[in-house]
Amino acid sequence: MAIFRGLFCTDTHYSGKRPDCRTDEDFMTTQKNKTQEIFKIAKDNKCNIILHGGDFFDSPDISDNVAGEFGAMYLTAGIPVYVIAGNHDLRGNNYPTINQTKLGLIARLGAVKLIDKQHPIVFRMKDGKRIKITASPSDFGIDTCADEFISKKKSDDDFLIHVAHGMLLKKSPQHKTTYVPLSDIQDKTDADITFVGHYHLGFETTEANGKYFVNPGAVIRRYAFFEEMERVPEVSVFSIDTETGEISVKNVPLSCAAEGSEAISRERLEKEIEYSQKIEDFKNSIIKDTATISDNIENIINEAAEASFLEDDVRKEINARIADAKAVIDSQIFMEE
Ligand SMILES: [Mn+2]
Repeated sequence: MAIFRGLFCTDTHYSGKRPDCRTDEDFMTTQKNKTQEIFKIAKDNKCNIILHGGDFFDSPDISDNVAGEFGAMYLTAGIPVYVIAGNHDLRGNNYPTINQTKLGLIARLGAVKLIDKQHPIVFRMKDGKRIKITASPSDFGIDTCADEFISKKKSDDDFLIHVAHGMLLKKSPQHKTTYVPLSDIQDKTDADITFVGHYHLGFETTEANGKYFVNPGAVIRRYAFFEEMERVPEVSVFSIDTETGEISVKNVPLSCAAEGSEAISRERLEKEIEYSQKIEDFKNSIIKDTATISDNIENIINEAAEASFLEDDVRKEINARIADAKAVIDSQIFMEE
């Protein structure tokens, strides 16, 4: 019996700065606890590898402290970790910048291994079967390029896994963003399992003609949307029986993850919504009030008075002064002639 096992997780966005909506007293500890649990799930499930779908760090310039802390954790994970770069890991979402980033740095120091288009990895099982893992890291234009989510088997590839960081989604009118619909690639790819990161909410694992399409969602919730608050962060555990060809994929929730309502506060988001509503109301009030006002100064005064901005005697005084000013202006024009 020869079974290849792995764990897929994505979008950890490791950072020293707690996202505005989160309530953690110590965000570094939250991130470390999640990472330790991921390593434990991988060990408990006898995984041969951990695959990371990108946005490992929140920025290509993440602090040396954060890069050091998580680099050291992954170095001692006890299981080889393969990572593809996400848009947050790169400069300008440009893959050739990888060696100038903190993810590139910790990879060169051996904490993780990078997979990219030029460097797929191949595992040879005891029964002689080959399992290949290909990758499409984030790069400019990936969210509209179906080919980035398609991988083709070569004649000696018995099993193929493809990992990508980009907007692959099930077709839905609710998505207002640019994306590649799953239906555009599912019959074209040869990959037995396609893992994607980038869309933090993830989607339900889909099986089509024996091929699996998987996005368990971001490991760490960073936004105060209701969908994000209601979601339990998950990772995917998968296995390929190279003898029978049987493939299994299941999502495992992280037990250390706090309830959404505990980990995330909507207070700031609600304040922002309230604030932008006030600005909107103010804008509308200007448009509404000015719509009926003419460009004649006396009319503006009279209309403002009617809208009870002005006391009647104030209105009379203003009109009297405008009449005086006009008389002066008129006499000046007359004198110049
Ligand atoms: Mn991300």
